[in-house]
Amino acid sequence: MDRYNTDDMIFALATAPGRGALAVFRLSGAGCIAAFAPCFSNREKLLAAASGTLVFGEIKDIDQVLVSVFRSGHGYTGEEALEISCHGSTGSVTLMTRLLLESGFRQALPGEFTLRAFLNGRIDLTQAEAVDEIARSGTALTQKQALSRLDGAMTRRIGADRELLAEAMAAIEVQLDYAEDEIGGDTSFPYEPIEKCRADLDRLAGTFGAGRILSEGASVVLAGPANAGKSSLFNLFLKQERSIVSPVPGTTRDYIECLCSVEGIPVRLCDTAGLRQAGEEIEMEGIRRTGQLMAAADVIVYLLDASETSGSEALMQKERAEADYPAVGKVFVWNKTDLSDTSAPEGFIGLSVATAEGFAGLSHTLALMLQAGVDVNAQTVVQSPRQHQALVLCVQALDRALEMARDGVGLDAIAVELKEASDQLGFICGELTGDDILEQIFSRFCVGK
Ligand SMILES: Nc1nc2c(ncn2[C@@H]2O[C@H](COP(=O)(O)OP(=O)(O)OP(=O)(O)O)[C@@H](O)[C@H]2O)c(=O)[nH]1
Ligand SMILES: [Mg+2]
Repeated sequence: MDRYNTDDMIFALATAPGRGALAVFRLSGAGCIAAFAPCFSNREKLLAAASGTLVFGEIKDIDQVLVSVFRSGHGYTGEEALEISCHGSTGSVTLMTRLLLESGFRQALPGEFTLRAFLNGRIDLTQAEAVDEIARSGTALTQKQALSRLDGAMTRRIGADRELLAEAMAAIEVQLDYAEDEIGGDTSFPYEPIEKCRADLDRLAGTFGAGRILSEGASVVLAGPANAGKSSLFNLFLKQERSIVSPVPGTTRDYIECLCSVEGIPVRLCDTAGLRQAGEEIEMEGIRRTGQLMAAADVIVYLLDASETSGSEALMQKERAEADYPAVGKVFVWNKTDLSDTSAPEGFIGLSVATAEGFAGLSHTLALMLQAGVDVNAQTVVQSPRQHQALVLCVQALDRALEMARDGVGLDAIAVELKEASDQLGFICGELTGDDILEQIFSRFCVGK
């Protein structure tokens, strides 16, 4: 890893930049306590402090600070480390940064603390990735999932499969090393553990769709004829006047995307140009883009204006949307019920954005649809594309091994496939991960992590 030198002392501001009650600096690396002590008023106490203790003191002309002490073998990175809490002013942070640079510390690169924790064996790679996922989690649900992976849930989840695979490989190894009459015991091919392992890992790989929704947010597109109330509903979801609303049909042209949470599920909500035949060139381009967004969405929320649309017209539009976007989830909404006496046609949810009547029901229906793709109770969900790819390659290698066994191919060739499968599982936890890949993973983190 060219960028990450692991021998020197590093520091970073671990809290978000800007004004706040506190700013926390993280320092790590052998010798960092002795390097920091000369500028600290309570020097002797700091030098003698045990791991996990706090020392209060002053940094002359800069700030009063509270220092948490971690001796080598303890703390986040497993190296000698300090966390310094100072006041969260720009002045404090600037002066502290200058002081630490002058004291022999280097500014940490993105993810460098977590990389050191991984290299020092404090966490495995799935836990390191969970640190980043927690930092990015936007809702309670994503936080809960990432937290379970931080606790090592992914490694435990594949642990049983690794054992099954090791068992099968050992059985084959014995058959390769000894003649049949020397073994004495069972010499049949270990189909059962391999098939069991394959099925379980395939199931785990299948949770990646849900993992994608949790990490990126589900794509929900508000669509429908001009003036149906899409932008009004968009603003109601976001609880802010984000999109322009007006009685003029064709108000929205460029689509607008915002992140929001629908009953805890992260959603990328998109307001789009209303669908209509009329309109000039720019609006037509907006409408063309709406079509693209609808085709790529997880769910389309299709709105109609109840005061302008007949029941039969509504059903026709519903049928057309069903036919045009067969693979996409759809919720049909009968909006502006406050202006109309016609009850919602079959398959439509009644809503008045103006009075918010029906909004809770719509949110709930949407959440249920998204949850069908996201098993919120699933113990472990694969969120990292890297882990997903390794699982897929592992399952493919197991498939090849099973097929070869059925075709009567020699055990030595099968052993190669099983080794490949086992390596892919090792790769998930970081045991067999090359430096270039580590660099790729950690460089995505934020500084201070
Ligand atoms: N009475 C009533 N008016 C509504 C309701 N929802 C939207 N409106 C009004 O309908 C008009 C159009 O609303 P928009 O949200 O701009 O509609 P849109 O679908 O985004 O329209 P385009 O961007 O032109 O496609 C505005 O005057 C809104 O105030 C509703 O539930 N009840
Ligand atoms: Mg609009």
